[in-house]
Amino acid sequence: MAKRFGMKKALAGVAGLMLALGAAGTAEAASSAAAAEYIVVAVAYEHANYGGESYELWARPCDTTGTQYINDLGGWNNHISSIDIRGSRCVVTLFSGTYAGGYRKSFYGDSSYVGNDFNDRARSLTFSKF
Ligand SMILES: [Ca+2]
Repeated sequence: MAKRFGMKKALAGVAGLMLALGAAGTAEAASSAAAAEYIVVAVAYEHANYGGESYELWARPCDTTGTQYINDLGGWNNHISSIDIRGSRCVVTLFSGTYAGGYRKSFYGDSSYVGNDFNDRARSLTFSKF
């Protein structure tokens, strides 16, 4: 089985993600019960060029779901430096504040660097269809 989380902080982040998306139970229960619905929409990385620790972002497919929120990246606040977008027709928007607050920046494809303006600044994010 592939390594799913880079570190314990990431597990807390995923629990938060499942909570934010309204799934019941623990991340373990959600991953088995909702395996058919949830996919890895994107992978966030600690460093530029997809380096360092990684954080899989599980959500429903962007092309069949409305905007989905991770309102607080928890242990991954102020960490994200690059993003690999896996979902189809998926735009990932990073926010400098929790609950989609503050400054925002959208990514429509893999980004080896989120830019000086957003490096280590994201505290929440959304997935939407484009
Ligand atoms: Ca970083």
